[in-house]
Amino acid sequence: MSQPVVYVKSKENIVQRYEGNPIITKEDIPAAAKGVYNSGCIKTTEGKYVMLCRVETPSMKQLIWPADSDDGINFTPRPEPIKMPDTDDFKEYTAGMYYDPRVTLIEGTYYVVFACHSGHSCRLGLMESPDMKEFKWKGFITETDNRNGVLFPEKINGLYARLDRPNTGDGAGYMWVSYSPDLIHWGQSSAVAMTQDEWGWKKNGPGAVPIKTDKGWLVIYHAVNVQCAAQYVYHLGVMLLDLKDPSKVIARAKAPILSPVKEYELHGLTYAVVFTCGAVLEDDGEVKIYYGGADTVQCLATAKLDDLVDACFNR
Ligand code: BMA
Repeated sequence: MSQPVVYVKSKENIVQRYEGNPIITKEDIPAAAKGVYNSGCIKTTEGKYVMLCRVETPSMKQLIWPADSDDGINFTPRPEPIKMPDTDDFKEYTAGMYYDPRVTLIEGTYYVVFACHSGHSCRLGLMESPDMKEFKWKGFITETDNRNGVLFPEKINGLYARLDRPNTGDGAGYMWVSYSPDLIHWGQSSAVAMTQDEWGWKKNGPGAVPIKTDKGWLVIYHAVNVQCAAQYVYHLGVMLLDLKDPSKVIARAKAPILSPVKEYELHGLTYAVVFTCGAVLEDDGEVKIYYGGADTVQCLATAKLDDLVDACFNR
């Protein structure tokens, strides 16, 4: 390790797990399922919460299944998942594997970015919705070997902006930012945040939609450390990116804000995973962090926005 580990007492327990976790399980879905996890979530302009559940079927295909809530805690899945296009192109590049949806409201329209997995590896797809009821497929927005795409909630310097996590040659994987005039064609890409010595050794991927603060864009992300027997452990962390140039990291917490310790985070279809695809900032400064536990159940935790920002500065 090239840098000393920094211990940050003040960050302990800034994230509180919801005592009723998990908030959605496979039993809640009106279809056979192996798990519900890594779901995106947004509070609509009407003040309702819509979760886009990642549902894994018994044949290990994935569905994106909307669920509604008035309080952001108790969700009712709709009768059907989102209908995906029945085209050769969509089937070729998804093979029934589309997952980890992140939903962003930009200028009155909802956009959903999600991973599309096939024999061509993973790329990102885009849907749009006027109301979180009807969803329209827009197309693939990356070439292969990219994942964890999430759109910023506003244009930056006149362009749409996206964080994602391309695979790097050594398999480490870290966050990049790209820009687009139309959400379909992307470029001006640059690296944002590399892996780190303390705990985010591998796979540093953006999680929830970035939250705008006066200190910068707050990004809740995931990263992996590796235990013996090559066991990956997924944690959540926070960092702040420059408001005008999000390739610049302003501050980054040196310890995770959430690590898998609960039974429902440790044991499931995958061992030891907490993984977020959505967070909602409430008017009182509370952030609801929606996260998947052990690739099996959907969970909720809360934190104060100010504490998350403070955590980035390790104070
Ligand atoms: C990542 C993604 C996530 C998953 C995580 C842990 O690569 O596929 O959907 O939660 O691995 O298995």
